[in-house]
Amino acid sequence: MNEIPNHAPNKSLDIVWHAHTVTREDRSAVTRARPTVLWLTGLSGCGKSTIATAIEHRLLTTGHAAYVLDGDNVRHGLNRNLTFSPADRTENIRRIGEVAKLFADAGLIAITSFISPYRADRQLVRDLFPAGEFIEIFVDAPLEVCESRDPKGLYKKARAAVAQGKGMMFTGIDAPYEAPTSPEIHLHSDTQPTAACVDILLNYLHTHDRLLPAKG
Ligand code: ADX
Repeated sequence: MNEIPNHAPNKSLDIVWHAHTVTREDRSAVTRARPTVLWLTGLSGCGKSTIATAIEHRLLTTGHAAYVLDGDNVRHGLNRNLTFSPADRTENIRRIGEVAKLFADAGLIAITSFISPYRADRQLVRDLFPAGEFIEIFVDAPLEVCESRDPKGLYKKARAAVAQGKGMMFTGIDAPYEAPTSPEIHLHSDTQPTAACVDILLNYLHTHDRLLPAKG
């Protein structure tokens, strides 16, 4: 745990870790949540962002602090210097893993919505967390379904780029997606409505003691 992956060696020398005086328990007493990451992974258009924002809303309205980190949004800011090359996707996920860790440490339910196509990258993030804090959720919808939805017109663009012999490194078309082999939760977002997916996630959080009773 807490090992720095070798693709991101620590270049800062002479740095000393400062312990906080406020404990995780102190923070959880305010946020009514235990440090947790709900890590949603799946193809573009599979419904990750819809489920992420829906569970965030449910948690907040029932008195538990939560925050969504979303691929498209984070790539407008923190990760705006990253492309969709394999190396940049790895760095994208490494950074988000670290950000999610900070959010969880702050006592939030951090909900991440990134394709995160590589198994090894997701494993590196999992290894940042103590057992039970990282919950991998496979938002599973067949490529044909995601492509027929094509909410941003990107599948169409990718198919056209491939037809012209250029390619676009688009996940599912000319870039790989490595499905989780043993996620904590497997959602079938093509057949399960968003509300049902949210109920499954909420039920998991309750049964695994990730939420404190909301203040009355
Ligand atoms: S990841 O692969 O590095 O995890 P991330 O979740 O941040 O991807 O961003 C994915 C979003 O970027 C997609 O939902 C889509 O809207 C957009 N996008 C643009 N180009 C690509 C591409 N080549 N492959 C996948 N998604 C892309």
